Order: sequence, then structure tokens, then C-alpha cells
Amino acid sequence: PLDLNNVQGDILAGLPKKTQTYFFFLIDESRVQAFRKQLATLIPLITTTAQVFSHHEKISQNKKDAVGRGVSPSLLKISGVNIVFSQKGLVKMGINDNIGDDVFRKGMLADAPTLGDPGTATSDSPDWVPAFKQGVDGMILVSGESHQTVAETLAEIERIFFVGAHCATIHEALRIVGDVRPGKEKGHEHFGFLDGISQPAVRGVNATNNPGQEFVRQGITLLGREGDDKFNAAFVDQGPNTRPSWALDGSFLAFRYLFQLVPEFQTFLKRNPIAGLAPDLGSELLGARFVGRWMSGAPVDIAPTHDDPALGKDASRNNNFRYAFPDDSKTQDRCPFAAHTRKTNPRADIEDLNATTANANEKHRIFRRGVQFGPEVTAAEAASGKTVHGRGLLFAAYQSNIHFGFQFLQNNWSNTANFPPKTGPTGAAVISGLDPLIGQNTAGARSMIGANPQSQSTSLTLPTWVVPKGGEYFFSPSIPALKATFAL
Ligand code: N7H
Repeated sequence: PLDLNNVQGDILAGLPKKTQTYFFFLIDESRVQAFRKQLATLIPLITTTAQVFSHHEKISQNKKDAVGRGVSPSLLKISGVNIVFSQKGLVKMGINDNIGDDVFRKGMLADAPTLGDPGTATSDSPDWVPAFKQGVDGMILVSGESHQTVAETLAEIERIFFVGAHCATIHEALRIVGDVRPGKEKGHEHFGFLDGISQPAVRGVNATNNPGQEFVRQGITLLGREGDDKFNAAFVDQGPNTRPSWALDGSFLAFRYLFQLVPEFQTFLKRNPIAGLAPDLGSELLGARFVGRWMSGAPVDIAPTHDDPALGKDASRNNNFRYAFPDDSKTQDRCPFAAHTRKTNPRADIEDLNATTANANEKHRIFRRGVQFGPEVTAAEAASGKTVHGRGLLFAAYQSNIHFGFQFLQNNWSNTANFPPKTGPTGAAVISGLDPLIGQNTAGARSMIGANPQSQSTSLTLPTWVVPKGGEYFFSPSIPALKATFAL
């Protein structure tokens, strides 16, 4: 059975994320053996899933105690460390087994045309920051409740690998700091919407689920567990062995460096309110229909006309919808077919197509662990409607199969105009257009229908508000694999 002490903590539980530093590194070619020896020293610092769950318990106990004493809870000092490797990193370390995921093995740069990244229409080279175009060998994720804690932990890690010294075994390729937004924006991404509401629950890991939250098998996320399509003889007594045994309980991380053009997005909403409503509500509704949720998190499928903040924060209700109300499957009265949440988790839209399959959507579920980066919008940016300071989402998602996970959501769903497969009241096919947030294609032009509930076949031309500037596919090994296969 699965032992949560063996699995890195970000995968199934999520490292604490008030602030996180993503430290991307290159292994020094001439010091690979020394690096692998030092890695053994890092392993005790790595936070496991069991540890994250016990942190969660401590935090909630701390809150309860504080409430009991009538004081506000003190911030517990907490830090978390995880390490992941790209295919280039594995090869550099001399780990040449085929892990059984072609998308991972080729890397994200080679995948950029499939993902539709800008720049790839005319050249093989997307418009990315240099570090990701050159490629990185791995990433150390350090998280904590404060910048001070993260700085201390990072300094400890840098001492292990002598980062910066003449004998360093790894070199910094890029360091990105992500921060949860301040004050009442906590938990909201930069466009203003509450994020991180819908995550699958995992069988045998999460004891309970919220209404509407589906259980997935462990192998949807962890390699070698039931539900991994390469589930194999190395781990159980059945089927052909298609993954090396050290892959067990690891997971693939799709990392994307996504910039968001926030003042441009807000200006567009302001200038294009849905008609027939007070202008502010018209703009707010347009935004909600782009996302599939209001800023509070309330799903438009349940609350189609007005935000409902109580619904947004109520975990027993805010995920309990399937795009399956009678008016849902053929009309966009409640939620546009192209809305971001509907494209990336179509719920009944695709399960209906495969009534014989228990859950056609299961293999496409991912665990999202991203965090925001960059400052709040300044008054000058808001006034001009133009981004001056870079900000956005450090998108990070785990899955056991990148093709069916992140790549599928981006390429086959968000970028694909005729997904979900829909017919209108007359039986004719309805082409929903692109996911208004992240849908993209190398040609550049974007549009969707259904933004306006009163005029559902009208096409809306969409400027670009999410700009990918890089990323990589990584493998997050289990603790036993780090000890026995990665470290010396
Ligand atoms: Fe999305 N946003 O802030 O508007 N996303 N996302 N995402 N996303 C979700 O339901 C956002 C991106 C998914 O189960 C919410 O938890 C932004 C990529 C999936 O119903 C919000 C960016 C991919 C879900 C956002 C971005 C996904 C989801 C609602 C880029 C995968 C769950 C909160 C800057 C390829 C859907 C919630 C479900 C939800 C936003 C990127 C996937 C508010 C701004 C690249 C699977």
C-alpha cells in the first residue's frame, strides 16, 4: 500500500504556499558525482506528503486554540522543500531508463508548438525567457510562511551544493518568487478570481470528499499505482513492465511561467459589458462567464446571474455542479461551453458521451499547485490599462501521464474550438471557440461564442491576456528513489 512518507509533499498535499521560491538549476557537467553525493544530504530536508498533512493538522489546531483563547492565531513557522528533475537532468545524472512518457522525454520546449505558444508559428523557438529556451536540469521548490523562512532554507540548500562558489555542483538558471496575494485577495489569482477550489480527491489518501468533488485512483497522479496507464509488473504481479521500478510513487510536474495582462483584461471587461444589465454587473458577468466562476468562486452553473459570495466560499456547495442542468447540455444559459473551468474539466459534457465508462474524465484530472508572482496592479497601470510590471501565475500541475493531463487540457481542450462536442437545440454542431483565458494557437487569433447569454451564437474576438514565457516538464521522484537511484 501507498506510504505517504515516500511521496514528495507538493504532489498530493501541496507545500505551504504563502511564499514559494522556484529555484531552477543546471548540474555542473564535471561534478555530477559530487552533486549526487550532496543530494543525499538534501533528502532529509525534503518535505513528504505525510509531513504536509501533519502541518495542516498543526495549523488547524493552532487556529482552534487561538479561537478558544479569544486571540488571533500566530503564524506558525513552516517551510517545505521538494526537488524535481527534467529529462535533461536525468540524462546528465546518468539515469537513462525510459520512464515511459514521451512528452516528458522530449521536454516542454519541443512541445511548445503543440501547446500553441506564441513564436512557434514561424520558428521552432517560442517567445520564452532564455533560461527555459536553454533548458534546465531541475528545480528546487522552497516554500514557507515568510520570505525570511524561505531565505534561511534556501541558504541551507545553497550551502549543500556550494551554489555560487567555485566548486559549486549546481548553477542557478533562474529563480522565481511566487507570493499569495495580500489581504482580501488571498487565494485569488491576479485577474481577481478565487482559485484552487476544484481539485480531485484521491482514493486511500483523502478520507472524505466535498459534494461534487470526485475521487480519482492514486495512479492518476502517482506512477505505478492503480489507474496509471503504465501500471505494471515492477509494482504488482500483472501486465508488462513499461516503467523502471524507481518511478513508483513519483509524479510528473508540468510547470508553466504564465504572465497575465491584468489591466488589459480589466479594461476589456469594462468596455464590453453584457448588455441589458447595469454596466458594472455586465462587466462582472462577462468575467464570470469567461472563467466559469464569479470572483468569489461561486460557479456560474449554480449562480448564473449574480455573484453569491456565501456559495463561493462554501466547500460543501461550490463544487457541486456538473454542467448537467436540463438547460446546460444544449444551451449556454448558465455557462458558456468555452468557459475556462468547463474546457479544463468538462464534467458531464464528456462523461455523457461515454455512458459505459465510469468516469471518462478521470484520466484528465490534474493537481494544480501554482502560486501568483509579481506585484499588485499599480494605480498608473490601472489608469492606462497597460501592464508595466510583470505578474501572473506560476502554473504547476501534477499527473502520471502528461499527454492525458496538462497537454490534453491545453491542446485538445482549451485550444480546440469544437470542444466540448456540443449540438444546439436544432441538432447542429456548436463550435464553442477557445478558452478565453488560456486558449491559444500559433496563428494568434482567438474567439469564442456564448459569452453573452442573450446572444449565444455571437462570436467574441478575444485579445490575449495570458502569455506563456517558458516552462518545463519535470519528474518528482519518490523519497526511496531519491535515496537509491538519484543520490550516491
Ligand atoms: Fe485554470 N483564473 O484565475 O481565471 N483556473 N487558470 N488553468 N484551471 C481555474 O475551480 C486560471 C490554467 C484548470 O475542476 C479557476 O479551482 C488562470 C492552465 C483546471 O472545474 C480559475 C490561468 C490549465 C481547473 C482559473 C489558468 C488550467 C482550473 C477556478 C493562467 C491547464 C479546475 C478555480 C494564467 C492546462 C476546473 C477552481 C474544474 C480552474 C484561472 C491556467 C486548468 C479562477 C488565470 C494552463 C483543471
